Amino acid sequence: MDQTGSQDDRTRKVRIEPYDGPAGGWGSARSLVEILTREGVPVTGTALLTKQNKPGGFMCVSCAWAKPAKPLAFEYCENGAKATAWEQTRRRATPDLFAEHTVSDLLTWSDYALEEAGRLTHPMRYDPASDRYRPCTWEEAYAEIGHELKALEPKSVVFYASGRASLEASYMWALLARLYGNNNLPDSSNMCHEPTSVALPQSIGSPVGTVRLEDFEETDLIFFFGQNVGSNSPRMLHPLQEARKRGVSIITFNPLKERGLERFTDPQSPVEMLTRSSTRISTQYHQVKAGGDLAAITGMCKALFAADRHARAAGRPAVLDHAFIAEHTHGLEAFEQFCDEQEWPTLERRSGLSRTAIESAASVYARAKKVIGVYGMGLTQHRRGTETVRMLANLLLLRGNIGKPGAGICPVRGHSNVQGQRTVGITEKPELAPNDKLRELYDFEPPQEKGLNTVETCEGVLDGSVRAFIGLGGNFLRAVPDTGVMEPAWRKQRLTVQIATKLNRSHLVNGEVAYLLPCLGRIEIDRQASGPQNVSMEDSTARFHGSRGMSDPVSPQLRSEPAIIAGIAKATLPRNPRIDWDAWVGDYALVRKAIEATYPTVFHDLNGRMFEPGGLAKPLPARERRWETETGKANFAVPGGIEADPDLPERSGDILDLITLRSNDQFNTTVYGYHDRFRGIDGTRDVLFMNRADIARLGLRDGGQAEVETVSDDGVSRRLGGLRVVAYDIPQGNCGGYYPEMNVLIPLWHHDEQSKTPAAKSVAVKVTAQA
Ligand SMILES: Nc1nc2c(c(=O)[nH]1)N[C@H]1C(S)=C(S)[C@@H](COP(=O)(O)OP(=O)(O)OC[C@H]3O[C@@H](n4cnc5c(=O)[nH]c(N)nc54)[C@H](O)[C@@H]3O)O[C@H]1N2
Ligand SMILES: Nc1nc2c(c(=O)[nH]1)N[C@H]1C(S)=C(S)[C@@H](COP(=O)(O)OP(=O)(O)OC[C@H]3O[C@@H](n4cnc5c(=O)[nH]c(N)nc54)[C@H](O)[C@@H]3O)O[C@H]1N2
Ligand SMILES: [Mo]
Repeated sequence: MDQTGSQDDRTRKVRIEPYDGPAGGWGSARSLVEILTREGVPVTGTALLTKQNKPGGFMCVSCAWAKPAKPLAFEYCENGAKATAWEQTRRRATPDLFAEHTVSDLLTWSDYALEEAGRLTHPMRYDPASDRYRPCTWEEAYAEIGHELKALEPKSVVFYASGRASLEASYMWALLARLYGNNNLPDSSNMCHEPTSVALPQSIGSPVGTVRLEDFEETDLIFFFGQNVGSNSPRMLHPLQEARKRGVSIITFNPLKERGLERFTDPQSPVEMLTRSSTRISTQYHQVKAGGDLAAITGMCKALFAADRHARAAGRPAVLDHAFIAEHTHGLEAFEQFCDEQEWPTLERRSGLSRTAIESAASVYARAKKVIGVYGMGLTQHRRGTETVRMLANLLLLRGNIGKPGAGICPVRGHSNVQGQRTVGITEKPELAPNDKLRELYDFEPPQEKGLNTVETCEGVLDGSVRAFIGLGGNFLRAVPDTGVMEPAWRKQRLTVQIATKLNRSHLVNGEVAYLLPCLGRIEIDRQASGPQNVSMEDSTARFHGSRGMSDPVSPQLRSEPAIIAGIAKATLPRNPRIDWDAWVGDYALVRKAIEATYPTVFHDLNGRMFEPGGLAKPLPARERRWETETGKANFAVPGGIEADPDLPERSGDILDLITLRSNDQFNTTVYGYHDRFRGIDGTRDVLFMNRADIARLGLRDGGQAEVETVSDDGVSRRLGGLRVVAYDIPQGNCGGYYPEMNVLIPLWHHDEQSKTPAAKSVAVKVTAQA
């Protein structure tokens, strides 16, 4: 699979120089004005932004971070505002664009250029004869999709959801799939926090984090594992800055020195902006090797066990919380033995950190009373992602840091409603579906067979067992691994349907019958029979929020996601007297009532309380130290090993570990621009970050061209050339490049053992110089 960088890359001026400013600050203000101007959203018209993330306003379409009860005057960040501008752009991808360009032609465009064509305006059907999308009516689309789905074997159809759709749309989506006859409900979460959804139920009996916003006001230590707050959840910098001002320690583990984890200037503080002052964020910064966290946290636990035995033998207070452990946990002895057996030299080699560094983090932890463990993709996207998340839970359990104020585990979710989608039934696992309730409410037998997750969907497309893919948002074919292998196989499907706001590459690789259906975005007013509708979502801290559209739809042809789902459902399914799809579309409050009836212990008065400041709290039993696990306790876990990649434990010689990264100028596969300010990259995304010593050792040159090739023995050649080598502060043996460009290099089978999340943060590669 030979590929080169983005096509339109050659024409831009490339500038690469270290950035020494803080996160936030003037750089953020400048970057924002730039994008508002380009998308034709007048800076004076940014009144819209003042409604963002406010009770009664609309919830940001960017990240899932908590929305405070007392919001700031501007409760949005540089990247949230960019996401708003991106959706509210004046640009339109009308039928004229598709008349002018064949699909093959559009396939040569970059991700940036495709989305920059603007908002989709008309439903369209792909015409293979002319290789063009042609406008069609909604009725034609529903009728043909329904006809195709009725002819297909239910097991061969996949219903993908990217994490942006509301609770209402997601509930209807999951119900559609189950009524149709399968649990094939993969979700962007399968590429993201699935290790969390597998690890935390085993460890603490909760599929989600236990931390709420108020815990940041009480904590005295925050760990940050593999989460890039400055780019990916910038609003979280405010509570972090407040915490730092109170003297809270922040200990970061990240291979890269990420600016948001180093320094922050609050762009909303005139004083900080004028005096150019900034707050130092991390008090300790450990540049762990890719996949080295499992060893690093094991090392901390080992140090804590040793210190505890030592202290008790000397008659000093214990280091571990023995009362908590005795009352609330299970499996300590086996875990202690595992830690004792690990040798320091191995832990040092696997983590890339010295014993002294690991012990210094452990000693701050041993003194802290209330500790929060924050983490992101740096922990989850590994071969042992689930085991690493469990190891972080082990560390917190040792000192009773789950289920008390100011403490807890805090996975930072990605898409704005990805956590909520799971809450209302989007899951491929039948045991997690509310089947008894579905049976009772809708009088049908829900499918019992396990459905396909993201990796299994790709496997099914490759082996021909998946015949149709219906996508509720997202850019599946660009976000998955092995894009070079997947694209040709994808075309063998009978039916592909994409429900989307903007054009992307997944819309251009089509099955025999293909539709592109444009939908309203969350910021737009959604008018239905009973008037303008509200929708709801769940943030990373398990609070539900209402969201109200504020601007006029970009095209009269657009339909809402619930309306499109209902349209497909009515054309596909036999009539069910218990479900009135039209009534649901006419009034989303009825969908919320159905959600409450299906999940009576989770939702109480969602309709009445969804606009409550700070959001409606979902019950979190683990927060109250009620452990819904098989043992009835919180469980310590012993991993199967501590090497990052059991397939290839040693990355010796010329093999490097590739980390795929997001820039500050993208939202997943949506590329806003080519300026990764914090990393000093401007004008290109075709770069490879490398340690200077590796550059010299491998005969490369800073600024020179390189090709990356994946190390594997499956007979598939995976290469990406035309990359510019950038000398960077990254551990020796690691290199980094941007997602999704690098996805061609990730083998489909290179995924977390337990959750099947692609291991996008540690891919064994070789790098060679190109002329
Ligand atoms: N602006 C913007 N916001 C976003 C997104 C976006 O693309 N753009 N995406 C959204 C989504 S869907 C998600 S899931 C989140 C993602 O947000 P994050 O969880 O922050 O994900 P990444 O940016 O992929 O990588 C996180 C960090 O992990 C570090 N890292 C890599 N490998 C390792 C490792 O082995 N160990 C450790 N400790 N660290 C490592 C990287 O250097 C990087 O700083 O953000 C959401 N918010
Ligand atoms: N190598 C590598 N691969 C990765 C990752 C990585 O770190 N490294 N991260 C993974 C992660 S964490 C995730 S979450 C996935 C992301 O995978 P996806 O969620 O599938 O991808 P996105 O790029 O978020 O999808 C963007 C598209 O969504 C559509 N869209 C936007 N808003 C709406 C809306 O309101 N409704 C509808 N219907 N459509 C809308 C637009 O058409 C836009 O082009 O990628 C994963 N892939
Ligand atoms: Mo994500």
